Amino acid sequence: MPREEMLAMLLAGGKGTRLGVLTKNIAKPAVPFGAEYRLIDFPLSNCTNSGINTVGVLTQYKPLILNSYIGSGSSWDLDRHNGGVTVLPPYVKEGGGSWYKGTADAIYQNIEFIDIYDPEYVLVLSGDHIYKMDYAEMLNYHKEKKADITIGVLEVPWEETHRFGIMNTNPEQKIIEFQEKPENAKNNLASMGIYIFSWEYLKKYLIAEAEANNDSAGDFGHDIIPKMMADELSFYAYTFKDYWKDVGTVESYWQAHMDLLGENPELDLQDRNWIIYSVNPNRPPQYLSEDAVVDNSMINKGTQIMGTVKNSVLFFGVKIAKDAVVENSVILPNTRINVGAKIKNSIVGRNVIIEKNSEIGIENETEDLKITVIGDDEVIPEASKIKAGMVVG
Ligand code: ADQ
Ligand code: ADP
Repeated sequence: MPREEMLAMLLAGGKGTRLGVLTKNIAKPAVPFGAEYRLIDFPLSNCTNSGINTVGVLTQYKPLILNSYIGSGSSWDLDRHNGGVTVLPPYVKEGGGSWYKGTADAIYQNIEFIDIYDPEYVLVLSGDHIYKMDYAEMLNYHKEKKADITIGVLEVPWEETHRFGIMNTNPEQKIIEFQEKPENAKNNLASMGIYIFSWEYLKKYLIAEAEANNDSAGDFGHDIIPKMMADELSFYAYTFKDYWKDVGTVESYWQAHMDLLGENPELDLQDRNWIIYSVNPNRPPQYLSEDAVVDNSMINKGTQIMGTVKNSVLFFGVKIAKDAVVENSVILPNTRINVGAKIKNSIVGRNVIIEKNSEIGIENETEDLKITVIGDDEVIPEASKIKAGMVVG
């Protein structure tokens, strides 16, 4: 095998509990996003566009759809004789083998895979972030700073700091303090969960953590990063200035869809310099009837619209019947909204049927924005009223 300068390990095995009914049947990285894609298309496309040839995808929870979706990797131009994309589920080894306890343990259990390519650097990525990023620039920065570890960082709203690893840096961007998901953060500079490690160091710490045989979950944020910090390894922050969203919650998943809309959207999918690739099955063209009203929306092929769609994102195979109104919502593949139904501020799962004259997310007891969620395969009976903020499924 030719030696790789940097290979990527993409963590795709988390349960995605906070996305609730949306991850009941599928792993979070396989959740549909942006009318056309699945979440994992973003990091995989970023790898291709950054010139990374070898990507290991660590799967565990509900891996079936994810495995078949990734296939040979040809959709992202990652089908290679050497390297390419390899799906890495936990497997039985000599002397045991177990589930991936945590993110770092998942990498630990695949040390042999990484060693085949003998890389100088390992890039660790998450499967559930929406962004366009050139990892080659981050690697240049890592080398310039002569860092042992570089973490991708950006400022997040103060009220969200408890969801992230939070750090303090000195004026040279050296990280001097790191706290995983602090209750009372002193700063709002957050880890994007994107790390470049010099493989020699990472390997040493992964083995030490496993051999310590404590109750550690083997997690980067909780276990490995704090230990490396305590040992005063050289940590640098690489500030990312563009659009980035961790879509781990229902609200952030909905918001990231709204960020796709408008003539100058916050996240531009039309960018020909940074194409986001996805698996493209053959689908019929979309049909809009003479009654159709479509306003500021993104709609994929195979949709049929006879009603009104405003500020919404529709995946393929969605049908909106006459006099139905869909507003500020995300409608996942193959869902049918029947005559006269009204839907607002909602996420409607795959293969759902909303029967005639139902109201979803229309009635709201407060002024606050509350997202309503309908899980996959649900049938909502005629004239039902599902209040704003409810979850069905
Ligand atoms: P979280 O996003 O909460 O925080 P985590 O739940 O560990 O981190 O998930 C990271 C990624 O690893 C996800 O893509 C998930 O699917 C995957 N994953 C989780 N457990 C796994 C396992 N056992 N095997 C394989 N894959 C697994 C992290 C960092 C924070 C940082 C945020 C940014 O810990 O410091 O701020 O990411 O989103
Ligand atoms: P899952 O996420 O369980 O695979 P999906 O609803 O995303 O289910 O679709 C299942 C498969 O069927 C996908 O490969 C999808 O591309 C294909 N598919 C679904 N609807 C259509 C359609 N209207 N035309 C062509 N292919 C479709």
